[in-house]
Amino acid sequence: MKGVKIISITGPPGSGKGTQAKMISKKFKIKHISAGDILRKETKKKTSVGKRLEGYMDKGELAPNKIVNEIVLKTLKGKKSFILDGFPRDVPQAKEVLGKIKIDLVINLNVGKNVVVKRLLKRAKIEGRDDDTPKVIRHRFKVYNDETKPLLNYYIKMGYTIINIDGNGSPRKIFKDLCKILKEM
Ligand code: B4P
Repeated sequence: MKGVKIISITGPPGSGKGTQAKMISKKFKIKHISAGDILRKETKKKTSVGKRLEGYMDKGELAPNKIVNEIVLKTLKGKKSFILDGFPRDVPQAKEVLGKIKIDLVINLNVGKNVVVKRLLKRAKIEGRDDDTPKVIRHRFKVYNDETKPLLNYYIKMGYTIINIDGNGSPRKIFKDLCKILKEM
């Protein structure tokens, strides 16, 4: 992975972005920057910004770009190599962010709706996240199709390198497939 310093991982909710990003971060010794985790941390602080974010996240909506970009870009200051998990999340967000950071590689996890719903309902029992209810999961999937998926065509149009990975297998199998490609880069 010599020429690759900044990666962005994308895919539907529950596609395993966080799961794979953590494994990549450990193996290739790059920082894991999860937009979702950063935003959830902010909501826990119960600041006015945190309360505003909560209103979007609990409903499965994307949080406003102005707030997300500011918080995430602040976290990136001084860091040289990292994997962005779920960031950028839509085309307007990308248009602003890609002028400020140079993403070398995009990883796209392909997983069907039925699989992600099952995974997220299982996570709901373990973690109890407010956005892992059947109604909100369905909405998050719609938001993904309407707002995040168009990012892929944008990346293609802008000439970015994209790895498309089948995200239906076990985390270990997906990671193995990813590593095979990443090691050659
Ligand atoms: P995220 O935090 O990105 O949540 P996610 O889409 O559910 O996560 P992910 O795909 O990482 O799933 P994971 O690996 O955990 O976003 C949450 C919310 O934050 C959004 O709805 C939005 O409101 C807001 N937000 C985030 N980024 C934003 C941005 N840039 N702009 C605006 N708003 C933003 O996997 C899910 C579950 O499946 C886990 O339990 C895991 O153990 C399991 N799993 C993973 N891979 C598996 C596999 N291969 N097989 C079986 N189970 C698997």
